[in-house]
Amino acid sequence: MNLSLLSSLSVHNLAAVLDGRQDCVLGGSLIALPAKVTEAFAWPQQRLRAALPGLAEDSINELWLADTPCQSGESAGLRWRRSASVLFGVIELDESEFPPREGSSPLQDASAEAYRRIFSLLDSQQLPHLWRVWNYLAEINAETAGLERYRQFNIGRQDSFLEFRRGATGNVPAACALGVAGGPLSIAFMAGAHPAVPVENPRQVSAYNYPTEYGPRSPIFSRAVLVYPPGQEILFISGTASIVGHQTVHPGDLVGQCRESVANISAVLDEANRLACSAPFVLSELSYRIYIRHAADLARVRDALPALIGVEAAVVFVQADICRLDLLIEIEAFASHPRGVADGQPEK
Ligand code: 3EB
Repeated sequence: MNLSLLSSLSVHNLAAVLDGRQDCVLGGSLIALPAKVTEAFAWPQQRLRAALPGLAEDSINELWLADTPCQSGESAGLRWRRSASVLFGVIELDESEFPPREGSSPLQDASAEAYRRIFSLLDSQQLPHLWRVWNYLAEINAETAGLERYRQFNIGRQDSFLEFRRGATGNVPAACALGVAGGPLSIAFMAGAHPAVPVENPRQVSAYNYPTEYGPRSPIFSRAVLVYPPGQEILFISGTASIVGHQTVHPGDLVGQCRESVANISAVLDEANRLACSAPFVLSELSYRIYIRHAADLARVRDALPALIGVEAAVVFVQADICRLDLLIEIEAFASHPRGVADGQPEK
């Protein structure tokens, strides 16, 4: 197996967990409030400035591991590592370095520039296919100069997709976009030699087709992607919320939003399974990251979940702001299946 996720690690015993495999780490994410972030890492590491409600640890680490030693590089705010067929990178840009200008905002410009640098890197590394993007920004729901910051981000993101002739519909990466407790615009991304297979949700309007009531430019992401490192079939499910069609449902109803989000993930799984070539993906095998707007809601989410996704599912809870003010929860997920000649499954 080529690519694996080591989840819910303590930063204090990484060396023991890695057991000499440091060279094979593609990168990772560290979830911790700013004051708790002190470690330096030898790989691109997304620092998610967020609290972990309900955990004894004050920070946790997740690592992406390849099965061969990686090459790395660094340029202008961007760090990356790659194996032969997969690249993981993190770019952090400080909005204050983008002077205000007519017709734009510092966040819009920083977002466009971040994606430009990502696309340039992927082109030069000849791993052009963007699979999965994790977007985090401060004050995501705040309005500046008459436009919500999430909407400013969406303009910059779409501009770069169009500028690099990548298309803003159809074959676009899985993603999430959340508000965190300050810091720079932070974008982590995974890309590969092979194209991702996008998966949409028949219960939802594709995000890239959202009407303009959600902002002047649509968000660019697919509901999920299937990707194919050698010998593997991986499913990345984007941040998924209580949205049916394009509208928020169950406003103010936490458990209702929880159920609807899982119903959406279930519908995405059904779609993915129509396209998948390994065994069917099921809710109980997924690794989840669940973003909760209000940490005080954790207990009720925890109570509702087992009946929805199964008792054995792996879950990390993160306090973060969801990109619509009426959304209380957003859920993303990951799973990996082996795929190979032994299963009678052709390489894609
Ligand atoms: C939604 O379905 C909820 O802007 O990259 C989910 C996943 C959401 C990704 C993004 C936004 C993004 O519209 C929000």
